[in-house]
Amino acid sequence: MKDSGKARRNFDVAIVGAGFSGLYLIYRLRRLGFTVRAFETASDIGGTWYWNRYPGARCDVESMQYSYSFDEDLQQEWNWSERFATQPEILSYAQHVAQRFDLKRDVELDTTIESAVYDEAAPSWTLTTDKGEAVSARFCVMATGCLSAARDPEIKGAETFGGEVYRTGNWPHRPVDLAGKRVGVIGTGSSAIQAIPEIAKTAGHLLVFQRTPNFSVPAKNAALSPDYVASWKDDYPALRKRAREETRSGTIYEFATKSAHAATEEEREAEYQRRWDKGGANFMHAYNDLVVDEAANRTAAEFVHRKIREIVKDARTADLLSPKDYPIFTKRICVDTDYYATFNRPNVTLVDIRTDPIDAITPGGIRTAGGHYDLDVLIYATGFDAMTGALNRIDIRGRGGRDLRSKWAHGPRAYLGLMSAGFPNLFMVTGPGSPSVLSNVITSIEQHVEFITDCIAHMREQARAEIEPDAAAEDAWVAHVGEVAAGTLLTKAASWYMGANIPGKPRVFMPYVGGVDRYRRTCNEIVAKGYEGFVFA
Ligand code: FAD
Ligand code: N01
Repeated sequence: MKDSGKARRNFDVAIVGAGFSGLYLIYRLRRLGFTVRAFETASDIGGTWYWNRYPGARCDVESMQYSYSFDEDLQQEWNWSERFATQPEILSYAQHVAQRFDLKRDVELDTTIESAVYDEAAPSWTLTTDKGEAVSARFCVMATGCLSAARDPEIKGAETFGGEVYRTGNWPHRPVDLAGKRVGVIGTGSSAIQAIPEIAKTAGHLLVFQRTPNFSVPAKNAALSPDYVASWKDDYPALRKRAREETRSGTIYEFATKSAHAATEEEREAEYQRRWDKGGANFMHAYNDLVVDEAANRTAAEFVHRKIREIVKDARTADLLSPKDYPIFTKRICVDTDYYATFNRPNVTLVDIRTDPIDAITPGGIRTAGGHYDLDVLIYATGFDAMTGALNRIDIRGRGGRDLRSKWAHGPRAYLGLMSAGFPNLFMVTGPGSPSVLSNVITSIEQHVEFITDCIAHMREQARAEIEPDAAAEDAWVAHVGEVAAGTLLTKAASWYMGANIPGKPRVFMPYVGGVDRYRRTCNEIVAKGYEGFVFA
C-alpha cells in the first residue's frame, strides 16, 4: 500500500462512485445526519453519462421517466427537450441535481478505490485510494455501476495500430474529427447502433465489423410537446408510483394482456407495425408471452427481419444484419435512429467477422482471414464487463480476509443483489440478483438507495453495529434468481446478462427477471419482518 502521509479520515459511510446512485446516496445519507464521502475515478460526477459521450449517445427510456422521482420540485422544474434525452442533456441534469442539493462537496473526484478491507474488531471498512490514502467508514456502499467497466477485446496486434483509437465507453471530452477518414467500428451492440449512423454522416468511409447482429427498433425520437410534458408533470406522483409498484420494468409502457397466439397473423402484423411506428422499446410489450414462448417470440423476430429486408437495399447485407441464432428481446433490445438505413449509404460497409474473422490489428488497420482493411481510426464499441466487472476490479476483503472475487469465482452471490454473506456492512446498488439492467435503472437505484439508507438509520436506532445476509437466505435468493430466469427465453442468448461476452466469465444469468414491482414488494416484506434473512450484531 502506498503511503501519502495524510491523516486517515473516518466517515459513517463511504460511497464508491458518483453516478445517479452515488449522488442519491449522498443526498439521503446527509439528510439522515450521517457523515459521508464518495470517491469517483472520473474528473466529474455523472457516471455512465460522464463516460459515454460517443456521437449519438442517448437514453432509450423516455426522458419523462428516466429521471429521479424523489423530489417533486426537482421533477417539476427540470425540462427535457426530447423524447429520448441525449447524453449531454442527461449529464447536465446530473449536474443540476448535484448543484441543487450541493452534493459535490462530498465527492472526491479523480480518485479510484483500489481496495476495501473489513476490520472485524472495529467494525469498519478501510478503503485505499489510488493515491495511497486510507479512509475508514462503518459502512461502505458500492455505487460502482452495472455498465461502467468498459473493456477492449483481446485482439492480436491491437497495440500496434498507428491511427487514432477511441472507445464508446470512454469517449474523449474534446471534439473528435472523423471527416473524410477511414473509420472502423468493432461491435454492433446498443452503443455501436447509436454511434454508427452519426459517424457515417462525416466519415470518408465507415467499416462496421460485426460478429453478432442485434435486433433494433426505431426510436422515432422527437422534440417533446408541451402537452405531453404537461400530461406527465400534472400527474407525476401517481405515474411514478405506478412505474415503481405496478410494472416489471420500472417504466410505463403499453403492456399487453394477451398472448401473441390469441391474435391472427393480420392483427399481429398491425400491432407490431403500430408499435414500430410509435417507436421505442414499447415494441417488446406487444404481447405478454414474447419472452416466455418461443413461437410467440418468433412472430416478433420475423416482423423485424421483414423490416430489415424492407429498409436495407442490398439483400446480403440485410441478411447479415438479421439476428437468427437467438430469440428477440433475449439480448437488450437496441433502439436506433436510422441504423439499418445507414447501410444503404455508399460510404458504409458491413464486414461479417463471423465468417471472415479478425486475424489481427495491424499498424494500418484490420486484417481478417480474407483480406486487409486500411483504417485511419479504430473505434471499440465492445461493451462492458457488466454487473460484476467494476466490483471485481476492487480488492474487496470481508470477514476473515476472504475476498469477493474468490467468493464469486463461479458466479456472483448476493442476497437481493444488495449484500453478500461474509461482507458485513458492505452494500451494493443494483448488484447482481437485483432487477437493475432489466429496468429503468433510475427507478431501481432509488429503491436500493432508500432500502440501504433506511437500513443504516434503523441500525443506528437499534444500536446495531453490523449487518450481513444469512448464508441460507442468500443461497435461496440466488436459486430464485436462477429459477425465474430459467422460466424465460432470456437464458437462450449468449448475452452480457449471462457473462457470455467476457472470455472465462461464469455463465450465470445475473439480473433478477422477476420485475421491479415484485422485487420491491419482497424487499418491503423483508423489512416488515425485521429484515428477514439478514443477521445483525
Ligand atoms: P454509473 O453511472 O455507472 O456510475 C458508477 C460510477 O462509479 C462511475 O462513474 C465509475 O467511474 C465509478 N467507479 C467505479 N468503480 C470505481 C472505483 N473503484 N473507484 C472510484 N470510482 C469508481 N439505463 C436505463 O435505465 N436507461 C437507459 O436508456 C440507459 N442507457 C444507457 C446507455 C449507456 C451508453 C450505458 C453505458 C448505460 C445505460 N444505462 C441506461 C444504464 C446506466 O448505467 C444507468 O441508467 C445509470 O446511469 C447507472 O448509474 P450508477 O450511478 O448506478 O452507475
Ligand atoms: O455493448 P454490447 P454496448 N471481436 O456488449 C462486440 C447499455 N446501453 O456498449 O455480440 C468482435 O452490447 C460484440 O459482439 P458479440 C445497454 O444496456 C444502452 O453496445 O460478442 N466483436 C457486440 O456486438 C447495452 O446492452 C444504450 O459477438 C466484439 C459489441 O462488441 C449495454 O449498455 C446505449 C468483440 C458489444 O456490444 C452494452 O452496450 C448504449 C471481439 N473480440 C449502451 N468483443 C441505449 O440506447 C465484443 N464484440 C440506452
